[in-house]
Amino acid sequence: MSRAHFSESAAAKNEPGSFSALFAAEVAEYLRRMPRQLPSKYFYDPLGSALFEAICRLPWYSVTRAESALLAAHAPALLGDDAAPLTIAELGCGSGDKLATLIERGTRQVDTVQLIDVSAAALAMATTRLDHLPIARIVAHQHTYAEGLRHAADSRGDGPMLVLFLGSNIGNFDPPADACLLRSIRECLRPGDALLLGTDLVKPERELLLAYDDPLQITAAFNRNLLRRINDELGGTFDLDGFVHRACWNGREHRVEMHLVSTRAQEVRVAATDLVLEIAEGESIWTESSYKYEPEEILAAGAAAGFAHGEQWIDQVARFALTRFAV
Ligand code: AVI
Repeated sequence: MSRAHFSESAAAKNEPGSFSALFAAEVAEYLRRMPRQLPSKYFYDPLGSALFEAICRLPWYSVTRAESALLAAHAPALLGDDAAPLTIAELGCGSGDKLATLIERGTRQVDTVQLIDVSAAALAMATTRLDHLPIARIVAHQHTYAEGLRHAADSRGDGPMLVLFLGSNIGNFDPPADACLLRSIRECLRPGDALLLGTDLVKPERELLLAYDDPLQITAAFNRNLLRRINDELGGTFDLDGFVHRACWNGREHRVEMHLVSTRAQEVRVAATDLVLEIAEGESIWTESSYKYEPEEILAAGAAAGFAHGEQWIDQVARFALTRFAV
């Protein structure tokens, strides 16, 4: 019998109108806003995910390398020293590499892994990556973070659970959605459980701009791929050559913003939404915010969400923090 199990949402099952109807509705709603926007969660189709994997290998983007090194160096402490076998639930598991590193370098018995991701491809990749490890049960949930974690909590055993929310993915949530998400994670946990949160820290603007506007233009391709996806999946007429990638540091809000700036006045239609847009020369579509934090801000956010206390491991050169919040 297989030890891998799968649960999926209605949207993921491709039920009539589900995922693409939501995609179309959100694209229409966000493009009508002023300033125009697109939700960054739609970057991650198969091509977008491959481009993101490439970004993680860029010498100018240190998040993944710094976090993986911290996980490898401190795995036993990060997994906790309780003797009971552990359940690990990972929100946004991606390739499963970081989770595998943590389990391989740790000394704790992990009996169940719950993988939560909206991408079926990511869940399949992570399940394969974990295949050789001595884990009794792997459950894949094709859901959004909050929904997936509720499923994971419902099907957990009696032992403690560690939730991983890595890669500074929290940084792509604007306030107050970031605080709501932390609170909904906390509400799924019970005493003895913990959350391991990976966050990128504020660093010099020059470094941030190189990380989000790299000389190889991989991040630019990642950003413009969102327009290609809208063209292919929703019948959009975006001319990809008519938009340039721009990254800027908003020091007041502590976030890097990514935009697509129109190089000329142009009309864009999106068939699936009946949307007709007149976009002016120089007008931008804001596609992503990536918030950067100070270590004490992260501890305060955990306390506000109801966690008992937080312990931090910080890479001071790359400026990246792992915080383990106890319940
Ligand atoms: C997934 N997320 C945390 C990345 C970030 O750094 O905000 C996405 C990304 N955007 C551009 N480069 C990487």
